[in-house]
Amino acid sequence: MLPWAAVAGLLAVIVLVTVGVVTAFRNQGAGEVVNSDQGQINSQPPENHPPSIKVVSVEPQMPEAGGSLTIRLTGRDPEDDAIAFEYRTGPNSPWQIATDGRVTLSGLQAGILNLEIRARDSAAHVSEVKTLTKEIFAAAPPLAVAPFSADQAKRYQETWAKHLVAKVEIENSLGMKLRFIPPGEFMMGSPQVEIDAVVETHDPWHGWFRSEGPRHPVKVTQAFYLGSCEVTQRQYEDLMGVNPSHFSPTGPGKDAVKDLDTSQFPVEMVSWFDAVDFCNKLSEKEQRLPYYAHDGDGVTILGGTGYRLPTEAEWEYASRAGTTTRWFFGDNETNLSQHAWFSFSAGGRTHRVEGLLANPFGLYDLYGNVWEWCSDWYGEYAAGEVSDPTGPTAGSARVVRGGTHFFDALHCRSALRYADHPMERYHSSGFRVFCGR
Ligand SMILES: [Ca+2]
Ligand SMILES: [Ca+2]
Repeated sequence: MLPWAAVAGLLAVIVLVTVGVVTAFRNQGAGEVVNSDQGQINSQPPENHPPSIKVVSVEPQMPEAGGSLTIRLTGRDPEDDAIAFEYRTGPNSPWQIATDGRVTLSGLQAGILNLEIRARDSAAHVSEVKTLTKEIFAAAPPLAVAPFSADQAKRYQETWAKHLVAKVEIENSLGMKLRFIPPGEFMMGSPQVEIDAVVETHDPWHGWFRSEGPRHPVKVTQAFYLGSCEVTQRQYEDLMGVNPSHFSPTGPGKDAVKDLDTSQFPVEMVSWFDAVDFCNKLSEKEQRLPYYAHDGDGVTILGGTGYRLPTEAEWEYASRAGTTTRWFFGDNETNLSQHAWFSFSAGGRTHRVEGLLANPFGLYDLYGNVWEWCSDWYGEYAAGEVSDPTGPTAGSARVVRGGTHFFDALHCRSALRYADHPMERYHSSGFRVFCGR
Protein backbone atom coordinates (compact mmCIF):
# COMPACT_ATOMS: atom_id res chain seq x y z
CA MET A 1 0.00 0.00 0.00
CA LEU A 2 1.46 3.30 -1.14
CA PRO A 3 1.39 6.25 1.27
CA TRP A 4 -1.58 8.56 0.76
CA ALA A 5 0.51 11.51 -0.40
CA ALA A 6 2.40 9.45 -2.97
CA VAL A 7 -0.84 8.09 -4.37
CA ALA A 8 -2.26 11.57 -4.60
CA GLY A 9 0.83 12.84 -6.39
CA LEU A 10 0.90 9.93 -8.82
CA LEU A 11 -2.79 10.36 -9.54
CA ALA A 12 -2.34 14.06 -10.12
CA VAL A 13 0.38 13.35 -12.66
CA ILE A 14 -1.74 10.73 -14.39
CA VAL A 15 -4.68 13.11 -14.54
CA LEU A 16 -2.56 15.94 -15.89
CA VAL A 17 -1.04 13.76 -18.60
CA THR A 18 -4.19 11.96 -19.59
CA VAL A 19 -6.85 14.61 -19.17
CA GLY A 20 -9.84 13.55 -21.23
CA VAL A 21 -8.98 9.86 -21.01
CA VAL A 22 -9.32 9.35 -17.33
CA THR A 23 -12.34 11.14 -15.94
CA ALA A 24 -12.55 11.85 -12.28
CA PHE A 25 -15.75 12.40 -10.37
CA ARG A 26 -16.17 14.10 -7.13
CA ASN A 27 -17.99 12.02 -4.60
CA GLN A 28 -20.38 14.53 -3.15
CA GLY A 29 -19.80 15.23 0.51
CA ALA A 30 -17.22 12.50 1.05
CA GLY A 31 -14.20 14.22 -0.44
CA GLU A 32 -13.35 10.99 -2.23
CA VAL A 33 -12.44 10.43 -5.84
CA VAL A 34 -13.97 7.73 -7.95
CA ASN A 35 -11.88 6.63 -10.84
CA SER A 36 -14.40 5.73 -13.48
CA ASP A 37 -12.03 3.40 -15.33
CA GLN A 38 -11.24 1.28 -12.34
CA GLY A 39 -14.22 1.88 -10.11
CA GLN A 40 -11.92 2.24 -7.10
CA ILE A 41 -12.72 4.56 -4.27
CA ASN A 42 -9.72 6.36 -2.76
CA SER A 43 -9.46 8.95 -0.03
CA GLN A 44 -8.30 11.73 -2.37
CA PRO A 45 -8.85 15.49 -2.40
CA PRO A 46 -10.98 16.69 -5.30
CA GLU A 47 -9.09 16.96 -8.59
CA ASN A 48 -8.33 20.51 -9.65
CA HIS A 49 -6.67 22.12 -12.61
CA PRO A 50 -4.67 25.29 -13.12
CA PRO A 51 -6.23 28.25 -14.88
CA SER A 52 -5.21 29.52 -18.29
CA ILE A 53 -3.98 33.10 -18.89
CA LYS A 54 -4.38 35.41 -21.88
CA VAL A 55 -3.32 38.99 -22.73
CA VAL A 56 -6.37 41.09 -23.65
CA SER A 57 -4.65 44.37 -24.53
CA VAL A 58 -1.35 46.25 -24.37
CA GLU A 59 -1.47 50.04 -24.37
CA PRO A 60 0.21 51.97 -25.89
CA GLN A 61 1.43 49.91 -28.84
CA MET A 62 4.71 51.86 -29.00
CA PRO A 63 5.60 52.71 -25.40
CA GLU A 64 8.28 55.32 -24.82
CA ALA A 65 10.91 55.62 -22.13
CA GLY A 66 9.61 57.56 -19.15
CA GLY A 67 6.03 56.71 -20.09
CA SER A 68 3.77 53.91 -18.88
CA LEU A 69 2.41 50.66 -20.20
CA THR A 70 -0.86 48.95 -19.27
CA ILE A 71 -1.53 45.28 -19.91
CA ARG A 72 -4.96 43.75 -19.33
CA LEU A 73 -5.15 40.05 -18.57
CA THR A 74 -7.88 37.47 -18.55
CA GLY A 75 -8.02 33.78 -17.76
CA ARG A 76 -10.25 30.77 -17.36
CA ASP A 77 -10.31 28.11 -14.75
CA PRO A 78 -11.73 24.65 -15.51
CA GLU A 79 -13.45 24.58 -12.14
CA ASP A 80 -14.45 28.23 -12.23
CA ASP A 81 -12.21 28.89 -9.26
CA ALA A 82 -11.46 32.51 -8.53
CA ILE A 83 -8.32 33.64 -10.36
CA ALA A 84 -5.63 36.10 -9.33
CA PHE A 85 -3.02 37.37 -11.79
CA GLU A 86 0.64 37.88 -11.03
CA TYR A 87 3.50 39.50 -12.88
CA ARG A 88 7.17 40.24 -12.62
CA THR A 89 9.61 42.18 -14.81
CA GLY A 90 12.47 39.69 -14.63
CA PRO A 91 13.38 36.27 -13.24
CA ASN A 92 14.96 37.87 -10.17
CA SER A 93 12.06 40.20 -9.40
CA PRO A 94 9.35 39.21 -6.92
CA TRP A 95 5.93 38.24 -8.25
CA GLN A 96 3.39 40.98 -7.77
CA ILE A 97 -0.39 40.96 -7.84
CA ALA A 98 -2.06 42.43 -10.91
CA THR A 99 -5.16 43.88 -9.30
CA ASP A 100 -8.30 43.45 -11.44
CA GLY A 101 -6.17 41.69 -14.07
CA ARG A 102 -4.34 44.89 -14.89
CA VAL A 103 -0.59 45.48 -14.94
CA THR A 104 0.50 49.12 -15.06
CA LEU A 105 4.19 49.84 -15.39
CA SER A 106 5.36 53.44 -15.23
CA GLY A 107 8.73 55.13 -15.51
CA LEU A 108 9.71 52.77 -18.33
CA GLN A 109 13.32 52.49 -19.38
CA ALA A 110 14.39 52.32 -23.01
CA GLY A 111 15.19 48.82 -24.23
CA ILE A 112 13.48 45.44 -24.29
CA LEU A 113 10.94 44.71 -21.57
CA ASN A 114 10.27 41.03 -20.78
CA LEU A 115 7.17 40.87 -18.62
CA GLU A 116 6.33 37.48 -17.07
CA ILE A 117 2.71 36.83 -16.22
CA ARG A 118 0.83 33.92 -14.64
CA ALA A 119 -2.56 33.13 -13.15
CA ARG A 120 -3.27 31.40 -9.84
CA ASP A 121 -6.59 29.89 -8.86
CA SER A 122 -8.08 29.78 -5.37
CA ALA A 123 -6.87 26.18 -5.03
CA ALA A 124 -3.30 27.45 -5.49
CA HIS A 125 -2.90 25.95 -8.95
CA VAL A 126 -0.65 28.11 -11.07
CA SER A 127 -0.83 28.48 -14.84
CA GLU A 128 2.13 28.31 -17.13
CA VAL A 129 4.26 31.47 -17.11
CA LYS A 130 3.91 33.56 -20.25
CA THR A 131 6.46 36.14 -21.30
CA LEU A 132 5.33 39.33 -23.02
CA THR A 133 8.20 41.01 -24.88
CA LYS A 134 7.88 44.69 -25.68
CA GLU A 135 10.33 47.24 -27.03
CA ILE A 136 10.40 50.48 -25.06
CA PHE A 137 11.44 53.25 -27.43
CA ALA A 138 13.67 56.11 -26.39
CA ALA A 139 11.47 59.17 -26.02
CA ALA A 140 11.67 61.61 -28.95
CA PRO A 141 12.95 65.04 -27.97
CA PRO A 142 10.55 67.95 -28.52
CA LEU A 143 10.36 69.28 -32.08
CA ALA A 144 12.38 72.38 -32.87
CA VAL A 145 9.40 74.72 -33.00
CA ALA A 146 10.42 78.32 -33.79
CA PRO A 147 11.02 80.75 -32.30
CA PHE A 148 14.00 79.50 -30.34
CA SER A 149 17.37 80.90 -29.32
CA ALA A 150 20.76 80.11 -30.81
CA ASP A 151 21.61 78.04 -27.72
CA GLN A 152 18.36 76.16 -28.04
CA ALA A 153 19.07 75.54 -31.73
CA LYS A 154 22.29 73.78 -30.75
CA ARG A 155 20.49 71.78 -28.06
CA TYR A 156 17.82 70.65 -30.53
CA GLN A 157 20.56 69.66 -32.93
CA GLU A 158 22.44 67.67 -30.28
CA THR A 159 19.45 66.00 -28.63
CA TRP A 160 17.89 64.98 -31.94
CA ALA A 161 21.18 63.70 -33.31
CA LYS A 162 21.65 61.63 -30.16
CA HIS A 163 18.07 60.35 -30.32
CA LEU A 164 18.51 59.25 -33.93
CA VAL A 165 22.00 57.87 -33.27
CA ALA A 166 23.43 60.38 -35.73
CA LYS A 167 26.31 62.83 -35.66
CA VAL A 168 25.86 66.60 -35.56
CA GLU A 169 28.49 66.91 -38.28
CA ILE A 170 29.56 64.38 -40.87
CA GLU A 171 32.20 64.54 -43.56
CA ASN A 172 31.56 62.89 -46.90
CA SER A 173 33.86 61.31 -49.48
CA LEU A 174 34.72 64.73 -50.97
CA GLY A 175 35.75 66.08 -47.59
CA MET A 176 32.56 68.12 -47.57
CA LYS A 177 31.10 68.76 -44.11
CA LEU A 178 27.36 68.43 -43.56
CA ARG A 179 25.40 69.58 -40.53
CA PHE A 180 22.55 67.71 -38.87
CA ILE A 181 19.30 69.70 -38.91
CA PRO A 182 16.58 68.55 -36.46
CA PRO A 183 12.90 68.28 -37.42
CA GLY A 184 10.68 71.18 -36.41
CA GLU A 185 8.27 73.92 -37.37
CA PHE A 186 8.68 77.53 -38.43
CA MET A 187 6.90 80.42 -40.09
CA MET A 188 8.06 80.57 -43.70
CA GLY A 189 8.25 83.90 -45.51
CA SER A 190 7.98 87.44 -44.21
CA PRO A 191 5.12 89.08 -42.34
CA GLN A 192 3.27 91.74 -44.34
CA VAL A 193 4.78 94.57 -42.28
CA GLU A 194 8.25 93.36 -43.23
CA ILE A 195 7.29 93.06 -46.91
CA ASP A 196 5.85 96.59 -46.84
CA ALA A 197 9.07 97.85 -45.26
CA VAL A 198 11.38 96.34 -47.89
CA VAL A 199 9.08 97.36 -50.74
CA GLU A 200 9.41 100.91 -49.35
CA THR A 201 13.03 100.83 -50.49
CA HIS A 202 11.64 101.46 -54.02
CA ASP A 203 13.62 98.57 -55.26
CA PRO A 204 12.64 97.21 -58.69
CA TRP A 205 12.37 93.83 -56.92
CA HIS A 206 8.90 94.61 -55.57
CA GLY A 207 7.47 91.45 -57.10
CA TRP A 208 10.10 89.23 -55.52
CA PHE A 209 9.75 90.91 -52.13
CA ARG A 210 5.96 90.49 -52.27
CA SER A 211 6.39 86.81 -53.03
CA GLU A 212 7.76 86.39 -49.48
CA GLY A 213 4.11 86.36 -48.40
CA PRO A 214 1.81 85.09 -47.24
CA ARG A 215 3.83 84.02 -44.24
CA HIS A 216 2.67 80.53 -43.38
CA PRO A 217 3.46 77.69 -40.94
CA VAL A 218 5.67 74.90 -42.26
CA LYS A 219 6.49 71.58 -40.67
CA VAL A 220 9.80 69.94 -41.43
CA THR A 221 9.06 66.40 -40.37
CA GLN A 222 12.39 64.68 -40.97
CA ALA A 223 15.88 65.41 -39.75
CA PHE A 224 18.40 65.92 -42.54
CA TYR A 225 21.94 66.92 -43.34
CA LEU A 226 22.80 70.11 -45.18
CA GLY A 227 26.21 71.09 -46.50
CA SER A 228 27.82 73.44 -44.00
CA CYS A 229 29.18 75.43 -46.96
CA GLU A 230 28.46 76.13 -50.57
CA VAL A 231 30.07 73.47 -52.80
CA THR A 232 33.63 74.61 -53.44
CA GLN A 233 35.59 74.78 -56.68
CA ARG A 234 37.88 71.98 -55.47
CA GLN A 235 34.97 69.70 -54.53
CA TYR A 236 33.26 70.35 -57.86
CA GLU A 237 36.42 69.76 -59.88
CA ASP A 238 37.35 66.62 -57.89
CA LEU A 239 34.01 65.07 -58.73
CA MET A 240 33.12 66.51 -62.16
CA GLY A 241 36.61 66.96 -63.58
CA VAL A 242 36.05 70.62 -64.50
CA ASN A 243 35.95 73.97 -62.75
CA PRO A 244 33.56 76.24 -64.63
CA SER A 245 33.94 79.13 -62.16
CA HIS A 246 34.22 82.73 -63.33
CA PHE A 247 36.34 83.65 -60.30
CA SER A 248 39.04 81.03 -60.84
CA PRO A 249 42.66 81.21 -62.13
CA THR A 250 41.47 80.37 -65.64
CA GLY A 251 38.00 81.93 -65.58
CA PRO A 252 36.90 85.24 -67.12
CA GLY A 253 37.09 86.83 -63.66
CA LYS A 254 40.66 85.71 -63.04
CA ASP A 255 41.94 89.27 -62.58
CA ALA A 256 39.63 89.76 -59.63
CA VAL A 257 41.20 86.76 -57.87
CA LYS A 258 44.79 87.23 -59.06
CA ASP A 259 47.31 85.41 -56.82
CA LEU A 260 44.50 83.89 -54.75
CA ASP A 261 43.93 80.18 -54.18
CA THR A 262 40.30 79.86 -55.23
CA SER A 263 39.99 76.13 -54.50
CA GLN A 264 37.93 76.91 -51.37
CA PHE A 265 35.84 79.54 -53.14
CA PRO A 266 32.30 78.50 -54.04
CA VAL A 267 31.90 76.96 -57.46
CA GLU A 268 29.73 79.16 -59.71
CA MET A 269 28.68 79.23 -63.35
CA VAL A 270 26.70 76.06 -62.56
CA SER A 271 23.16 75.65 -63.82
CA TRP A 272 20.42 73.90 -61.88
CA PHE A 273 21.02 70.86 -64.09
CA ASP A 274 24.75 70.96 -63.32
CA ALA A 275 23.91 70.97 -59.62
CA VAL A 276 21.55 68.01 -60.07
CA ASP A 277 24.24 66.10 -62.00
CA PHE A 278 26.74 66.83 -59.24
CA CYS A 279 24.31 65.42 -56.64
CA ASN A 280 23.75 62.27 -58.68
CA LYS A 281 27.41 61.68 -59.32
CA LEU A 282 28.18 62.13 -55.63
CA SER A 283 25.41 59.64 -54.78
CA GLU A 284 26.94 57.09 -57.17
CA LYS A 285 30.39 57.67 -55.72
CA GLU A 286 29.06 56.84 -52.27
CA GLN A 287 26.84 53.94 -53.41
CA ARG A 288 23.71 55.83 -52.59
CA LEU A 289 20.64 55.57 -54.81
CA PRO A 290 20.64 58.62 -57.13
CA TYR A 291 17.84 60.96 -56.17
CA TYR A 292 17.26 62.25 -59.70
CA ALA A 293 16.97 60.80 -63.18
CA HIS A 294 18.28 63.42 -65.61
CA ASP A 295 17.54 63.01 -69.29
CA GLY A 296 18.06 66.09 -71.46
CA ASP A 297 15.75 68.84 -70.19
CA GLY A 298 13.85 66.40 -68.03
CA VAL A 299 14.60 65.64 -64.42
CA THR A 300 12.52 63.06 -62.59
CA ILE A 301 12.71 62.60 -58.86
CA LEU A 302 13.44 59.00 -57.98
CA GLY A 303 13.65 59.60 -54.24
CA GLY A 304 16.04 57.34 -52.43
CA THR A 305 18.94 58.01 -50.18
CA GLY A 306 21.11 60.06 -52.51
CA TYR A 307 22.20 63.67 -52.46
CA ARG A 308 19.86 66.37 -53.70
CA LEU A 309 19.26 70.10 -53.54
CA PRO A 310 17.33 71.35 -50.50
CA THR A 311 13.78 72.55 -50.97
CA GLU A 312 13.47 76.26 -50.35
CA ALA A 313 11.49 75.42 -47.18
CA GLU A 314 14.39 73.31 -45.93
CA TRP A 315 16.82 76.07 -46.89
CA GLU A 316 14.86 78.77 -45.08
CA TYR A 317 14.20 76.57 -42.03
CA ALA A 318 17.91 75.75 -41.71
CA SER A 319 18.86 79.36 -42.40
CA ARG A 320 16.50 80.81 -39.79
CA ALA A 321 17.54 78.29 -37.11
CA GLY A 322 14.58 79.31 -34.98
CA THR A 323 14.72 83.04 -35.69
CA THR A 324 11.86 85.15 -37.01
CA THR A 325 14.01 88.17 -37.88
CA ARG A 326 15.38 89.32 -41.25
CA TRP A 327 18.66 87.56 -40.59
CA PHE A 328 19.51 84.70 -38.23
CA PHE A 329 21.44 87.19 -36.09
CA GLY A 330 18.57 89.67 -35.78
CA ASP A 331 17.39 92.77 -37.63
CA ASN A 332 20.54 94.85 -37.37
CA GLU A 333 21.98 95.17 -40.86
CA THR A 334 25.33 96.34 -39.56
CA ASN A 335 26.07 92.80 -38.35
CA LEU A 336 25.69 91.30 -41.82
CA SER A 337 29.32 91.79 -42.83
CA GLN A 338 30.35 89.42 -40.02
CA HIS A 339 28.26 86.69 -41.63
CA ALA A 340 28.07 87.35 -45.35
CA TRP A 341 30.00 88.45 -48.41
CA PHE A 342 27.62 90.97 -49.95
CA SER A 343 27.91 94.19 -51.94
CA PHE A 344 29.11 96.21 -48.96
CA SER A 345 31.99 93.84 -48.15
CA ALA A 346 32.70 91.49 -51.03
CA GLY A 347 34.52 93.79 -53.43
CA GLY A 348 32.61 92.47 -56.42
CA ARG A 349 33.72 88.85 -56.22
CA THR A 350 33.25 85.60 -54.35
CA HIS A 351 35.27 84.64 -51.29
CA ARG A 352 36.58 81.52 -49.57
CA VAL A 353 33.74 79.64 -47.88
CA GLU A 354 33.68 79.23 -44.09
CA GLY A 355 35.61 82.48 -43.65
CA LEU A 356 32.89 84.33 -41.71
CA LEU A 357 30.58 83.44 -38.83
CA ALA A 358 28.18 80.48 -39.10
CA ASN A 359 24.50 80.45 -38.18
CA PRO A 360 23.37 78.61 -34.99
CA PHE A 361 23.10 75.30 -36.87
CA GLY A 362 26.70 75.68 -38.09
CA LEU A 363 25.98 76.74 -41.68
CA TYR A 364 28.26 79.25 -43.41
CA ASP A 365 27.71 81.81 -46.18
CA LEU A 366 23.95 81.31 -46.28
CA TYR A 367 23.63 84.98 -47.17
CA GLY A 368 25.68 86.34 -50.02
CA ASN A 369 28.71 84.84 -51.77
CA VAL A 370 26.68 82.81 -54.30
CA TRP A 371 23.00 82.09 -54.85
CA GLU A 372 22.09 78.58 -53.77
CA TRP A 373 19.94 76.55 -56.11
CA CYS A 374 16.95 74.90 -54.44
CA SER A 375 15.01 71.95 -55.80
CA ASP A 376 11.65 73.73 -56.21
CA TRP A 377 10.05 75.33 -59.19
CA TYR A 378 9.29 78.93 -58.31
CA GLY A 379 5.66 79.70 -57.47
CA GLU A 380 3.44 81.72 -55.16
CA TYR A 381 2.99 80.57 -51.58
CA ALA A 382 -0.36 79.28 -50.34
CA ALA A 383 -1.64 80.60 -47.02
CA GLY A 384 -2.26 77.43 -45.03
CA GLU A 385 -0.01 75.18 -43.00
CA VAL A 386 2.06 72.70 -45.01
CA SER A 387 4.37 69.81 -44.21
CA ASP A 388 7.61 69.28 -46.13
CA PRO A 389 6.50 71.44 -49.09
CA THR A 390 8.26 70.74 -52.38
CA GLY A 391 6.92 73.65 -54.43
CA PRO A 392 4.80 73.62 -57.59
CA THR A 393 4.81 70.52 -59.79
CA ALA A 394 5.83 72.53 -62.84
CA GLY A 395 7.22 75.92 -63.72
CA SER A 396 9.76 77.84 -65.75
CA ALA A 397 12.32 78.87 -63.12
CA ARG A 398 14.00 77.17 -60.20
CA VAL A 399 14.31 78.88 -56.83
CA VAL A 400 17.61 80.33 -55.64
CA ARG A 401 18.17 81.58 -52.10
CA GLY A 402 20.41 83.75 -49.99
CA GLY A 403 21.55 86.57 -52.28
CA THR A 404 25.02 87.05 -53.70
CA HIS A 405 28.30 88.90 -53.38
CA PHE A 406 27.00 91.82 -55.46
CA PHE A 407 23.61 92.36 -53.79
CA ASP A 408 22.87 94.64 -50.87
CA ALA A 409 21.69 93.52 -47.44
CA LEU A 410 17.97 93.48 -48.26
CA HIS A 411 18.64 90.87 -50.95
CA CYS A 412 20.52 88.66 -48.52
CA ARG A 413 17.75 87.79 -46.03
CA SER A 414 16.40 84.43 -44.84
CA ALA A 415 13.02 84.97 -46.54
CA LEU A 416 14.25 86.45 -49.83
CA ARG A 417 13.23 84.47 -52.90
CA TYR A 418 14.49 84.64 -56.42
CA ALA A 419 14.50 82.20 -59.33
CA ASP A 420 16.42 81.50 -62.51
CA HIS A 421 15.83 79.38 -65.56
CA PRO A 422 17.39 75.99 -64.75
CA MET A 423 19.74 76.25 -67.77
CA GLU A 424 21.17 79.62 -66.74
CA ARG A 425 24.71 79.96 -65.41
CA TYR A 426 26.02 83.13 -63.74
CA HIS A 427 29.09 84.04 -61.73
CA SER A 428 26.74 84.04 -58.78
CA SER A 429 25.04 80.66 -59.30
CA GLY A 430 26.16 78.03 -56.79
CA PHE A 431 24.58 75.51 -54.44
CA ARG A 432 24.92 73.44 -51.29
CA VAL A 433 23.82 69.83 -51.02
CA PHE A 434 21.15 68.11 -48.97
CA CYS A 435 21.44 64.55 -47.78
CA GLY A 436 18.81 62.56 -45.93
CA ARG A 437 19.77 60.64 -42.86
CA1 LIG B 1 -8.71 25.28 -10.82
CA1 LIG C 1 25.18 81.77 -50.21
